[in-house]
Amino acid sequence: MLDRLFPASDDRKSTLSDQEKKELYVLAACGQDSGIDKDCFTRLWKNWIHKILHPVSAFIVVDVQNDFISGSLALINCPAKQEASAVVPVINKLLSDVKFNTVAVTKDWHPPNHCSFFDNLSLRKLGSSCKPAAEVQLFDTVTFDDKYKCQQKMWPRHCVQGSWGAELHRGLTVPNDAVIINKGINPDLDSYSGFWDNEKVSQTPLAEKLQEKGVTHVFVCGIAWDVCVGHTAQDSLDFGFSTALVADALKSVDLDETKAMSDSLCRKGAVIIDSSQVKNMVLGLDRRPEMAIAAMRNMKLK
Ligand code: VGL
Ligand code: ZN
Repeated sequence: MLDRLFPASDDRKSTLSDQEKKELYVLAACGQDSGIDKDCFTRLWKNWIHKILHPVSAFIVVDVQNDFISGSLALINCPAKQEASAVVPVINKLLSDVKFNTVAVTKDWHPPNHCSFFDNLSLRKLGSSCKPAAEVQLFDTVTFDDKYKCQQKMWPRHCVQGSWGAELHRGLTVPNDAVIINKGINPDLDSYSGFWDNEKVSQTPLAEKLQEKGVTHVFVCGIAWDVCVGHTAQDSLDFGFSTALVADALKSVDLDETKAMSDSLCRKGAVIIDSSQVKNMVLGLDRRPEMAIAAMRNMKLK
């Protein structure tokens, strides 16, 4: 049965390994040696097989904003030196070729006094373990002596609410019914993920919107791979969504950080795919064992 659930496709020759099959059988049999009884099968069908055969897909477009493309935090000036505008045609093509159940567009949306801006360093007291303010440089990480006491990377001023830099790239197609998520609005907390701020103090409406629509699969793209996209994918997995990153619609700040982020996400069951593979996955024709194994583990936790 498992070989038929996950047929090999042109892009993906290998199907489940013996080890993966064994794990799935043990999990699916609810720990019983005697096999699957009717209750167990019903549960398995509703919570697992059905989702694999009939995915409900959301597309999350992260922070495709002027400041990250040609403004104050343009990726071309960051260590990986990537041209971030290249994600725009790939995203537009997906939006026109693929019928997603839900499209969400996130925006970094900071107030002028935001704690992530290097030029706001003097507005807050630094933590005692931190070096003196005079020695802190752009892109260093500090801690503030406030109620959150969290680590904060110092970025150039970017995506200030209402500014040109915070606008979405003018070439990006935004569907009329897209869910728009503004994040990073608390002056004292940064928010890399589209779901939560960095300290998980408050949630955006994103998870609730996706749950409302019965979303099972999330496809993530945008800017920056190793920062806001990666954190969004991380939270998507934690909410129990099968999560894919669309590699040719991602651009990075730093390649080492991207590798670390990618490895960590893949260990948790995320898959990294090419935009050409999205359509068949959304149609339920290309089904990924890695995602299904993560979904099975999730189901067992509940
Ligand atoms: C981002 C740095 C600071 C991002 C946001 O969207 O990846 N990066 N704020
Ligand atoms: Zn930001």
